Amino acid sequence: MEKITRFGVSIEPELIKKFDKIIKKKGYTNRSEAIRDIIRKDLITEKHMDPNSEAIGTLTMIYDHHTGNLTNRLLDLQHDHTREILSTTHIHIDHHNCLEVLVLKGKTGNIQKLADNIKSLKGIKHGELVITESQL
Ligand code: NI
Repeated sequence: MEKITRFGVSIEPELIKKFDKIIKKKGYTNRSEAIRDIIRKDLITEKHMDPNSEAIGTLTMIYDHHTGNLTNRLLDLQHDHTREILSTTHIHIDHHNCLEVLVLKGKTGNIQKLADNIKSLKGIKHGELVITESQL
């Protein structure tokens, strides 16, 4: 079993009151797991400040496939990044809108750049890149 380090935290009563309220709402049963998740999130953010770090993640986007030549541009971009794109899931939401999720792996800088290029295409209504980490 992994060893656990215990530590005390000094905190203003008002701050811990607000924290407890939030974590209860989110479903945490104790402060420890909530604090561990916050630390993990911070470590991921810190690691991926370095564009050369290795990353895995997803890009979720919504677009209207009727917009100009968006579909062609999107496909061209994806075919130029076959090393970074592990999989693509496309769902036709309604007559106009598509939901697409790309699973990405590679250098953080390359993934970020690809996501920025896709998000800035005309017709992409919403795009969100989530970078995560398995080594925590
Ligand atoms: Ni579609």
